[in-house]
Amino acid sequence: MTATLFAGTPTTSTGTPTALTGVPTMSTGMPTAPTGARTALTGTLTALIGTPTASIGTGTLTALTRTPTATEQVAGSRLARECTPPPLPGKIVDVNLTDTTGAAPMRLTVKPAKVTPGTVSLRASNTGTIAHEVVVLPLAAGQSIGKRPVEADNRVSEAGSLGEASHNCGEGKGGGIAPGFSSWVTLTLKPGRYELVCNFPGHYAAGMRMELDVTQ
Ligand SMILES: [Cu+2]
Repeated sequence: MTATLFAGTPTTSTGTPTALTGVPTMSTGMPTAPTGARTALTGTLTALIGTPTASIGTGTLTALTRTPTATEQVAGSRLARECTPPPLPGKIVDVNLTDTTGAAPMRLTVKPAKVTPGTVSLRASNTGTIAHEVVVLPLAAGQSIGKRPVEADNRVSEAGSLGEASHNCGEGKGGGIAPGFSSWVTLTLKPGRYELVCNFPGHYAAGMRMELDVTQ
């Protein structure tokens, strides 16, 4: 038996297909996803805050137990607060050492400029941009500050020195006070006039000298 073929031309669909009616509804699941994302970000921020705090603490401890590197010395003003002189005996004289660009003029200031004889502690702080120091030299009667002959090495003679504060972040003699740091020294001074100088090459001539009078 032969299958009967579909007879006739197939008719096309008649009429305009009806459009879908109604606005498709939004997925009600969408708001749930952003809520979840915000929760995750909060967690990340908390983790970031915690990590740097631990790093800062470690760095501070390291800086206190060794000589600062040159890079740290340039940014020494923050560390200077961690280099405060201990309580010192006798009369306290604060010596400030400073410059602006490492060139003249440079300044050395003494406060107070007059103390009574006996135990005197100098607290020298370097607020300049390069290393400095303070050396205590006697002044002869009638001798003015700033008149010492500068020698071939651009320094003045330290003959008769009563002591110095040039130990970075420490007491007494050393290699110089780095910018932002301090040094200190305790001396016994008799009545007289003294010239406090920075004797790094060229610094005396550049202005780093000041008088300290010891008198009753
Ligand atoms: Cu100096």
